[in-house]
Formats: sequence, structure tokens, C-alpha cells
Amino acid sequence: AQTLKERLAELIPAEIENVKATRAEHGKKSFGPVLVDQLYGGMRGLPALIWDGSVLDADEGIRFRGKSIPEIQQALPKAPGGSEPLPEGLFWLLLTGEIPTQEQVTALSKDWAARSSLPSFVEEILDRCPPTLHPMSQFSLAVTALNHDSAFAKAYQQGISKKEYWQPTFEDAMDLIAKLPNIAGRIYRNVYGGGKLPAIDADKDYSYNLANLLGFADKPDFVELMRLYITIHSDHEGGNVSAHTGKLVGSALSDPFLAFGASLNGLAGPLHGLANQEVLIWLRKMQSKIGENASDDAVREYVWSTLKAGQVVPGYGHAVLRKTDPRYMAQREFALKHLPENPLFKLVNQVYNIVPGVLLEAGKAKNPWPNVDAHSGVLLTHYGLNQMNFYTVLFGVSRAFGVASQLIWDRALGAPLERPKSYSTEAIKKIFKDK
Ligand code: FAM
Repeated sequence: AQTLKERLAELIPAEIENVKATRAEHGKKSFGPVLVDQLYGGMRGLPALIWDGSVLDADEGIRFRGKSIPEIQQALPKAPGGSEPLPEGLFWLLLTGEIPTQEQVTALSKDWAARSSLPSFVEEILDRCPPTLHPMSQFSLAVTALNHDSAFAKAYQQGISKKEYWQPTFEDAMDLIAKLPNIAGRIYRNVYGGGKLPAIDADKDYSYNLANLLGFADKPDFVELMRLYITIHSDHEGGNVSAHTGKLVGSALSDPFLAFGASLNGLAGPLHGLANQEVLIWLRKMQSKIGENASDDAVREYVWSTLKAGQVVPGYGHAVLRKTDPRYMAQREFALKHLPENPLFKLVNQVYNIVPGVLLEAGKAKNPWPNVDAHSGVLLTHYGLNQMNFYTVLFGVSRAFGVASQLIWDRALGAPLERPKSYSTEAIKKIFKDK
């Protein structure tokens, strides 16, 4: 069967022409006014990036190469006996826009298994981290250190031609994704215990090996959860903090390890990927305050107390979405199927029935509905992975699929250094004085 790199090599020339023709026809057209508020307000809605892998519609949610999450779940190959999509297939789709065959995803699983071992010095870096160092900081250290063996960095030093940039970028991206289960597993066992890491099984898929390194492969439903989890957290168009950071750093021709290390530092923010940890901490704090089977009124009261304390309700709201995140709904479907009686799932449902009303009444949040993070922790906890400070590491393993895909295409299309213009408030006042 044709390999991913071979298929990609066939697709790139046509896409280069497609971009060239699109720029020739539309390049000089205006996208409309930029408001001064957008310079102060985090560029909300500012048309600024190109990325074909996924697009986020405020009312519909994410589409990966045009396919919704239910369509992905239906179309992508599954593991033998499994019903969740294989992330190997998602990566193939993000890169090519095509659905791979079962043989092609199996070949990817084997290729990643072959690339999965860590340099011993990276293992030592992780082993030396104090357990009090947040798992996301440990994750970022290890990924940045993989720059040591970057094919792109080496090729660049040897004088590679621009036209070839995508090839060593592809190799680094494959090595990066392949090494994440060993990094995540090592951090998990160093911080929370669990002893020696098992070997990667080349006859098993990526998610099985990740589950095994965490010590949960004996739970088939957890392995299925990993397949769904990695698929839905992988990409969320180009402008979110982790995807945009990766693109920006990669635009300086920093290799995929340096670029993704930067992405992870953004993902570690409480308003972004760390929210999945914050949601569980918030739920547990609420339970310790108002009990396990609190009334709706008591929950509502607690939500108001969070807002009155000047804090955000984690897992709710979104910079783009204006409806319930389909990534939340996919996790809800999984919970209804596998853990309908779980008390924490019932609490998540109760919170879902209460928080949007409160946020609407408070009148500040533009999107009162839950995002992906409102649901992920309850699923992980159900299977015994209840160490909340580790949750964002799993988000990071998944987000590598989206960031790596974008880096390959950016290099293939010759995306230039990103360099927007900044202004001082003094300049703004002068420019707009009489306007
Ligand atoms: N709880 C309380 N206040 C909220 C809120 C929430 N869930 N969501 C938004 N607001 C506030 C926001 O802080 C801002 O208040 P100020 O004017 O005082 O600064 C106001 O409502 C308007 O904000 P917005 O335009 O509606 O949202 P933003 O686009 O600025 O921010 C989020 C989007 C996601 C950062 C924001 O909704 C938030 O802080 N949510 C809670 C944290 C969270 O769940 N993040 C994870 C997001 C997820 F998609 C991910 O990246 N993994």
C-alpha cells in the first residue's frame, strides 16, 4: 500500500499551484476593516492565517478536512473489534484530505512504533524532574530536547533547498508523534508511580501503546477512549493558542520539536488546554463545599460564587464557538454508552443544565456553552486516571497531530516568516485623532 509520504509527495505540487492561482486571482482583495479593538482584544475574528486541515464554524463546531466529528467517527478505520476512529487515520486525513485504508493505518502504527524510543539523555532529563514540576513543563522540556536529533535542523545546516523543506519536516513530525507515548508514559510513572515502562508493541495501534505506557491497557474501553480522545483533541483550526504558536515558531524555520515545545507552553495555559485539569479541580472543590448530591440551587449558587470571586467557570465559553462544542457531545455519547451511572458524569450533566443560564444572566461571556474540557476529565477519572495535573499532557499528545500536520504543509507551501505589525497607543491616538 502507498505510504503517507508517497501520497503527500503526489499532492503537494497540485496544492502549490492551487495556492498560486488563488493568490493570483484574489491576492490583492481586501478582507474588510480591521477594528482598533482587535489590536487590543486578542485579534478575535481577525482573518490572518491559512490552514486547510480543519476549519471551525462558530455554530457548527470543528470540521476536519470538511468532515464533522460524527462523520469522522463513521468514516475513519477502527481497530479490530473497536468502534472509535484510529488517530492514525485522522493524521492521514489532516495531511491528505483522504480517508486511508486499514492497511495504510496499520503501516502508520508500525512506523510510529519503530520511531518511538527516546534518546537516553531525554529519559534522564525526565527522571531528574522533581514530581512537583508540572507534567506540562516536563513534557515541554522533553520535546524541546528532541531537537538534538532533528532531521530538519541537520538538513538546514547542510544547506537544504527550500523546495525540499517539507521532507525532513515530515520525518521530524513522524518522530515527534511516535515519541510522545514514551514521554507521556515516563512522566506519568515518574510522578504518580507505576514502575518500569513496558515496551511498545509494534503489532498494536498508537492508542493501545499510549494506554499501555500509562498502565491502563487492561481496560479495553480506556483504549477506545484514547482513540476517541486523540482524534477529537488533535486540531481546532489554525488560530487557537497551541496551533498558532506552532505555526508562528515554525515560520522562523525552527524545527517541529522546537515549534511543538512552544505549542505545549501555550497549551499549558488555564484558558487553553489546562482547562481540562481546572474543570476537575473546580468540580471537586464544589463537591467538597456543597456535597456529592447537591441540589440545582446549591450548584447554581456555587457557580455564582465562582463568578463573584472574579474567576472563570472552567470548561465553558470559547473564543470562536457560539454553541455546545461537538467535542463535548462526542464525549457525552461515549459516557452515555460506557458510564451512564457514573456520579461525576451525573454532576457534569447537572452543571451543563445550570452554567449556561448563569453565564447568560451574568451577561459577559459571549459563549455560555461547554467546550471540550468540560467533559474530558470525567471520562479519564472513570477508568482510574484521576491525576488531574496530567490531563493536559494527554491533550498535548493529541494536539501534536494537528500542529505537526500544519508544519509539514507550511513548509511544503513555503509559508514565510510570520511578522504582523504592532502599534503603540500613542500612535493609535495620533492616527485616529480626527477620524
Ligand atoms: N466563566 C467566566 N467568565 C467568562 C467565561 C467563563 N467560562 N468565558 C468568558 N468569560 C468572560 C471573559 O473572561 C471576559 O470577561 P472580561 O471582559 O472581564 O475579561 C468576558 O466573558 C468576554 O469574554 P469572551 O469574549 O466571551 O471570551 P474570550 O474569547 O475572551 O475567551 C475563553 C474564551 C475560552 C478563554 C473563555 O471562555 C474562558 O476563559 N473560558 C474558561 C476557560 C476554558 O474553559 N478554556 C478552555 C477553552 C477550550 F476551548 C480550550 O482551548 N481547550
